[in-house]
Amino acid sequence: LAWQTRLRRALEQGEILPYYQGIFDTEYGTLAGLEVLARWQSPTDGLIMPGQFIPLAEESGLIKRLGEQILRQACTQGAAWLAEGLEVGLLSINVSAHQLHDKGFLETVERVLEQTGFPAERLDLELSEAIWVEGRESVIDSLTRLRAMGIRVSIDDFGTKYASLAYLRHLPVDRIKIDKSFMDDIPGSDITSAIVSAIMTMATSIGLEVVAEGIENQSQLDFMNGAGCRLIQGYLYGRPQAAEAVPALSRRAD
Ligand code: G
Ligand code: G
Ligand code: MN
Ligand code: NA
Repeated sequence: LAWQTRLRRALEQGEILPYYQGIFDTEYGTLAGLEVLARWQSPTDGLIMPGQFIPLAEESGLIKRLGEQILRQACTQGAAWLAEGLEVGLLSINVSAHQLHDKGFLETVERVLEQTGFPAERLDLELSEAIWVEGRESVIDSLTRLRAMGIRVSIDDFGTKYASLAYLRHLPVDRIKIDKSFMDDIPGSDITSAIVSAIMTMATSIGLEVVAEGIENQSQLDFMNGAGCRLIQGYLYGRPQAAEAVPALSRRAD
């Protein structure tokens, strides 16, 4: 079968599932949130990673349905965890440019929150830094409206597209996620370490939260904590896992 047909069927069969990776607050030792990452559980090919199907979904327009399904599944799960009294913090959902630029996106998010009962204040939308390249005005307008609903907005892959930090001041966002590529050079490279420290100082001074992504070892953790970053995500704390693994993650952090 052509991949488009396969992906469409996979969506119909419920084979695209949310996995969850913890974002930890290392100051309080708590689970601050979960990043939601799509996985294709194929009965014939096993677990397929998003790098192999998200770009295809974007090209074909299927990302709209995929995104709504992931959002709905994650919010349903998040509401169930809340009802059980399980503290998992924010749910961070990846949103691609195609989705944000779609006319119906805001209504879809509003409808899913209403139907699942998941609080808007606990939803965080991650947008890649690349989104600012085109359609700046309409992006700002959409984000402003999402934030007026109580939803939080993060800039994902921060530092990969722009050398300047000045533009951040004008954007309606709550947090940045420093890209993993910076962590790969820490603490070995003095230049990267200086850039990351500068990002921390600047972001903190304008009131933005910062998450460090891709933390794999203790020296990276120590460096980021030393630079004032306490929200940490990475294999050092755990890989993305199925929903069943989340309660243990939340309890361990307590
Ligand atoms: O999970 P992995 O670790 O391999 O993710 C690879 C990429 O796929 C990431 O850049 C992530 O932003 C993207 N991605 C994962 N899940 C989703 C999703 O549900 N929607 C969108 N738009 N992108 C996703
Ligand atoms: O949306 P974004 O591009 O930020 O997606 C995060 C990606 O990074 C996912 O593919 C996730 O599986 C991956 N990831 C998360 N933590 C680590 C880590 O510590 N090391 C590596 N190599 N990848 C990570
Ligand atoms: Mn992300
Ligand atoms: Na990223």
